[in-house]
Amino acid sequence: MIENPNLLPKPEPRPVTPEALANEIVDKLTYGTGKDAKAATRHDWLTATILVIRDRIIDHWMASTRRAYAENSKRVYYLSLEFLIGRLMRDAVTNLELQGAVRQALARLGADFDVLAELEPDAALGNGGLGRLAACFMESMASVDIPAYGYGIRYQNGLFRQEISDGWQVELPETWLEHGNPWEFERRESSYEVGFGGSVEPVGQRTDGEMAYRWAPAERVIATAYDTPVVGWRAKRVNTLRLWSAKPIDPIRLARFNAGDYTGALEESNKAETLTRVLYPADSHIAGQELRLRQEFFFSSASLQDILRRHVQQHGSLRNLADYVSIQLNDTHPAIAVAELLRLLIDEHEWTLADAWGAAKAVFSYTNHTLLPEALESWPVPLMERMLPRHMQLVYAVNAIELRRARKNGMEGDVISRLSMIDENGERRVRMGTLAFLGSHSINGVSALHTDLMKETVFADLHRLYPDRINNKTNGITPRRWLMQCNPGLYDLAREALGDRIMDDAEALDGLAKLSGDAAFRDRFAAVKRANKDRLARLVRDRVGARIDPTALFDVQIKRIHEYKRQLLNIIEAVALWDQIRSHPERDWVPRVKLFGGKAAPSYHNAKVIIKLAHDVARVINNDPAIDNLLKVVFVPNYNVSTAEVMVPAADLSEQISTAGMEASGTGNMKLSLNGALTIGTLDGANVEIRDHVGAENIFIFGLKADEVAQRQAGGRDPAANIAASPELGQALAAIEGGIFSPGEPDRYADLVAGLRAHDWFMVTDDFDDYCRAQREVDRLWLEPEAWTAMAILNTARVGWFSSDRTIRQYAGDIWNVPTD
Ligand code: B1N
Repeated sequence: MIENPNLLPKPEPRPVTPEALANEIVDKLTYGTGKDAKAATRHDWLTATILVIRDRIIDHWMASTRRAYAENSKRVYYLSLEFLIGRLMRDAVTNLELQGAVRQALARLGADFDVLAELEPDAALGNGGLGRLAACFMESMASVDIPAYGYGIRYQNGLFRQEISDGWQVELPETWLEHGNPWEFERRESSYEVGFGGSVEPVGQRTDGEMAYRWAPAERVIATAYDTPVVGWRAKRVNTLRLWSAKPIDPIRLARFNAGDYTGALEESNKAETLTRVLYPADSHIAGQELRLRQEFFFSSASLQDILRRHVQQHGSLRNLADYVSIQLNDTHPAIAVAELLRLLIDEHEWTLADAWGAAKAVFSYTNHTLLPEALESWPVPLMERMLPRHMQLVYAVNAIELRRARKNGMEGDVISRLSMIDENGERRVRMGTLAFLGSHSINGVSALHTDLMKETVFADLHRLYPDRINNKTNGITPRRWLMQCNPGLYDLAREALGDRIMDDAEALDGLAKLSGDAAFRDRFAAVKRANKDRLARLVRDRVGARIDPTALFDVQIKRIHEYKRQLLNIIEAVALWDQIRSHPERDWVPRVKLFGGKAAPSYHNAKVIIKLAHDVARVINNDPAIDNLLKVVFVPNYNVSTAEVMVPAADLSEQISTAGMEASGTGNMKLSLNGALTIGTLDGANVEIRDHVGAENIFIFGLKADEVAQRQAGGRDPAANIAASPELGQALAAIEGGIFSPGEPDRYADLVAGLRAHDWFMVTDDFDDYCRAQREVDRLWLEPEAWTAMAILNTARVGWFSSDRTIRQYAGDIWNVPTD
């Protein structure tokens, strides 16, 4: 548009002194939000502050984008249906290293940074670990200087807000955009059409003699981009999170409107907007709704069109796509992108099937996050044929290539049908994991154990066909958010001891190990923990009205409510402990507060009953004078990223007690140990590697191992025998099913307990006694506070390896082939 941009005046980089920041905040309030200081609400002040911070980000953002072009860098694209980013202001300010300046600027204006920060809504565009991992990865990719884009959906309603009514979970809509979103930029120029349904027609011969086809969708919507900057540590680079929103092509059908059909006139509009209205609220469970597949295709197609457009604009041709583009599929949710790339290359750019399939494998890589059968995506063939007829043809075509190859490799019969992208058992379905696997050059698991199990179970046949493709990338967490920002007391202590490189290289925290033997340092470490516990105690008082004693052991289980995560094991142990304290009040019991936080999928009945049980048990135990406040149970409602930022630094004990073999990795386990909580856990997911790093003597491991779980599952289970062999367990179960905790409805937990007696899929009864044994070991250590604190320090010191910077460097080197700083 402008003929010579070089002739334009250059914008000045923004000043960063407290004085300049303060002036500008007032300026933004006036000219950015159109409010004068007298009329401004607290949210206006927050918005003005964010806009001032955003200006500083933009300077780095543009520089990063220019550098990627100038250096012809390969770009990484992270496709994810979920980004659980939480609040952004503190993150941006710390990574820009403007904490002090912004704080002082607000102080000059009579405002408090922490108070304003609390007003920012959580961007909860994810369910749990998978979405939070995507957010940590975005921050780490910027921090290690990888040019990267995150692609996802701009849900109008993120994960529901959880309220507790009479102990039951109630879901309320999350309206994070209510006050506008000052972080995002709408990019109307980056809009693409996405089609659904319709038919496929042959449109004659191509120059290479092959038949050409064109998809004529029956329905089309517009995907419009909204960009949010992601600031890397020390503002090394700023990347883009690009979220798509669906808009109608024709917002209003005038003919219908004029005919008086006002509903019909808006039908298309409503249908488009429904697409990006709400996040599916189930974690590790696939609902199989048509709308979900539409969401998956919608954002995959828009992202690919955007990626190809950018590539062609810069490189002129698609032939070298794989040299400049790497696309990571976050689970199978964007797996349909594989078929969409085929369609775009073949139908729009006249590529051959063989070339397009080769390009897909070169460009895509896929991360698997779960082996649970209920979370493995497959879509009914008739639904796919109706919604995406051309993609279905292409899936059949590449499936034939792969199955021919398998036969050449000597595979036949059952193996072939297990390798197929089409599941022919019963209703025919497309296996999205197989499509993602075969359309990628790398398939990774998220912990060492999980990756081994992938090779042995779900992907055993595919692994035999392509033995070099499965690799491990153990998850990580960003130490900026999960230490520096959420636990400034501990961060300051570590920085004072080790210098400020600890956020550049979290493994440098190892230097704290020698200080675990220093009594003065232990005292300071313990004082920080105590202050964090005071803060959590205040949150509990404000949110649930309960008083908890900050000198008690804070025993924390925070994660989605899921039977395999076994909150039930923890609650039953609470009941058994209560029984024991009442029976033996003379013993040296350790005062303990068991804290729970987590949401249940709205349609997950047992998970909701477990939440109710936690409340029922809490009511009885917390009000029993016979146990003299030795045990308290607290359920913290509406657990989210911001709540985690308060609970993680305050925990003494971290509950990581899933049935071995079922938790792919876990990342809460890493956050809690980094903040000096000791872990009680099974040898599941990344717990195995946490034990290797902190040392077996600094963690409480119990329970069956993954291979033992598999053996017992194969060789017949006998939960009744387990219960008969454990009087404590027997009594606790009898109390729960007998209505001790639900006197108004004595059989409220009859089904839950009957499930344990009958099959106990998650092996609560198998692990119960060993769990209690480990808990009493925890008690013994707690009675030696110096030894406890030393062990806590060793945990913080030795889990720096679980930084997502390390994880991302491994992806960059082994999968994406891109340089890092
Ligand atoms: O992904 C996390 C892991 O740390 C956890 O162990 C794992 O459970 C989690 C379908 C999922 N796996 N699968 C999901 C989420 C939403 C959905 O609709 C599946 N989440 C995980 C990060 O690797």
